Amino acid sequence: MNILLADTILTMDPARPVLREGAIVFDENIEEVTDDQAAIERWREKALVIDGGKRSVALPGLINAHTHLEFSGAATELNYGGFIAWLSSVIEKRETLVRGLNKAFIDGVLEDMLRGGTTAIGAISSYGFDLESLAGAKQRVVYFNELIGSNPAAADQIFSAFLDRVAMSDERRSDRFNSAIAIHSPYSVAPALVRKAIALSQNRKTPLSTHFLESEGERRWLESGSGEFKGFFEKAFKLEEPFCSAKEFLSFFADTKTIFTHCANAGDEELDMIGALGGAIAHCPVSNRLLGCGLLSLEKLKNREIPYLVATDGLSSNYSLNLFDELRSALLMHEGLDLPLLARDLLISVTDAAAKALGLNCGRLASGYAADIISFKLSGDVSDEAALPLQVILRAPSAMEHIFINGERV
Ligand code: MCF
Ligand code: FE
Repeated sequence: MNILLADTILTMDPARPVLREGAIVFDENIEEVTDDQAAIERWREKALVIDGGKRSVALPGLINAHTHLEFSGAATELNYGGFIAWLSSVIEKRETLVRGLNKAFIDGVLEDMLRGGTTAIGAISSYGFDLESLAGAKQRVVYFNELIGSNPAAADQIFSAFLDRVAMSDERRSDRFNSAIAIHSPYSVAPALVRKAIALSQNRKTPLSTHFLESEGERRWLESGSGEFKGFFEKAFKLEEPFCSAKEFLSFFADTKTIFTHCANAGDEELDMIGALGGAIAHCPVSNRLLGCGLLSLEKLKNREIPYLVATDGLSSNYSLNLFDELRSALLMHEGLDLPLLARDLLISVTDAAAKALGLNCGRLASGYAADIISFKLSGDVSDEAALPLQVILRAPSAMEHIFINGERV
């Protein structure tokens, strides 16, 4: 048994969010989280003591619910500021983007993420080039095999190649690595394939992930077959009209546990539907800004009780995969919201809420949860409890001092 002592513990447990001069007792799972000094003394005698030290803060390891590790290389070649400009540059530079990739490179990206406090990842995989790295990663991983294909004539071939990738990743399943399914988007996957992938995901009982209503152009294309997607699709794929409307697409997702990524251009009706489906939204504010997609309204999620998960997206639409960087950007971008409350919700979004959406038993420091824990030292005191989440986000260092995954120091 281990006991980690910390001056401040942010538990993400709504029953007791903050403990001072506390301790987390754990092996693979958390046995007890307490600030009872007599109990701490008793545990100190029989457990391995790790002292976080003065001004230490412990919290659950962070969870990045949406990223693309295959899109980590050569991002300097991409165009930013508009979605189609970006997408065209991704397609044009695809060879360069992929060529820079090898296992050592992706392993390095994963190590950086870990140092920054990310202990679990929802990784979208378009090709399977990242499988070796992610199956061997120290982090917990939900590996989302992404289905993409807009040519109905090639549907069977696309689906069988997709199933091959799913099978490859299934072989690597372990207590840390789970394989799951992603559908790229309503504009890039033919509805027959969407339905098949959803049925498969339901059978597997794993979470499903899809990009949805990211850009204004996507919204206009799905709504009326017009806008900047029209010219792009005619030219690139000889596609005259969208496969389905946004609402039709959503209607396919009944009875699935789905993470809808972006939704920056979702309207009230689509949000109502996502709320009714029990969906969660992966929110990538930096990516949305770089690709000219605007900002998701978090207020609109609140009254529909839709959980959101702050995530980084890939390095092709971000400059950092560090979640504290992303949280700081979110704090600055959602300028209308109450700062301390926003900070609290943002931390929940990358811990407890993300764990629930990915089907992981972590994200909370409470008895029975997996012992995924990070800690670091603040440079000064924070006497106001309500200010803690904000100060933690603002001042978290780029490298954590202690990191445990499943109770193991990493
Ligand atoms: O989330 C961002 C922006 N929206 C859509 N796709 C991607 C993002 N980051 C990487 N992608 C990938 C996606 O998985 O880019 C390709 C897909 O493989 C776009 S279609 C050529
Ligand atoms: Fe993405």
